[in-house]
Amino acid sequence: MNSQVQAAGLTLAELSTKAAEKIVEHNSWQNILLEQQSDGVYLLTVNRPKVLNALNAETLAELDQVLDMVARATDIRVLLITGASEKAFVAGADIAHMSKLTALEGKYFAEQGMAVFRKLENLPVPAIALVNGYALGGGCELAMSCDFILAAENARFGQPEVNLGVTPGFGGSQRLTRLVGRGMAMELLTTGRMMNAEEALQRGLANHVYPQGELLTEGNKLAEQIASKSRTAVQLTKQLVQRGQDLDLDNACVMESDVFGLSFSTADRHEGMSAFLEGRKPEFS
Ligand code: DAK
Repeated sequence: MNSQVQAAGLTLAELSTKAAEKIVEHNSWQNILLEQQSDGVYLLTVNRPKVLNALNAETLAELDQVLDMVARATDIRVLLITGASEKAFVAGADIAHMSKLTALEGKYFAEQGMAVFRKLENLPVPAIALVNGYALGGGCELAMSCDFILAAENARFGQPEVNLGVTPGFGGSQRLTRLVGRGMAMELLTTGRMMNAEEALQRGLANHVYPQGELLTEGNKLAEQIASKSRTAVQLTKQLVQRGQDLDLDNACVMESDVFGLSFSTADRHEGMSAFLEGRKPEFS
């Protein structure tokens, strides 16, 4: 049995269906909260408000465990991710923790963060970042590893690693470049300047900006819309977008045809098309 599953006192069988409730009940994490918002919608909160939710090795390890469990829980359809406090999403990797690392330990720390963020990117269900304040360094990298970002008006995005004499270590140089383009990424990465929510919206980093008090409500509304669709179709769509973006267009289109064909074998395809033809709402399995 996977040791991460054991850590929460669950067996794999228990994690197959109705698993989310069990994960929430069993959760014993120090720095991560997982709460149900509505049917299929769960909220993960990075919870170290005293240090603006900075990511140390322990928090990354807990995040890794939670993501493993979310990936297996068939009753989770959308994951919202935010930070505790009104001031910060995540203000970066924990500088106090990093200041004590040797070069080799630094490499391991970067590999740990890199693996966790890749796991988030490859999570079967959509993950939406609700950025409620500072999203700096590892925090910006965490947000960019989600499928998309919703920002509060007080959100501040940046990769200030140059101020600390290091480079981004959790994929920031690569993801920022893919999201905002090479020139703007270079400007942000080499000056360390912060972008406000409006600029992040203009540059395509955030999908929407909301007043801070409305961010969670709006995030939930969007998540509920996604959760009401065919889970299989949503998951396959995520795979197409995630995998296709690194392929050339010809191969990406071949992949899309294959997955489109695969989606025709599902019960949800029959239900979705029948419901349309019968003029009723679909009831997806
Ligand atoms: N780490 C640890 N503590 C942090 C922190 C962080 N990233 N950010 C804030 N804090 C702590 C502060 O030290 C302070 O603690 P106390 O003094 O109260 O004990 C508390 O949170 C409140 O922060 P401030 O008092 O500073 O609050 P302000 O409103 O005045 O300022 C701020 C907010 C976000 C502008 C400021 O806190 C700030 O500049 N924070 C640091 C932001 C930052 O530089 N983030 C990027 C971190 S670098 C790699 C692996 C990973 C990475 C790189 C390389 N390899 C291994 C190669 C990733 C790097 C990063 O993420």
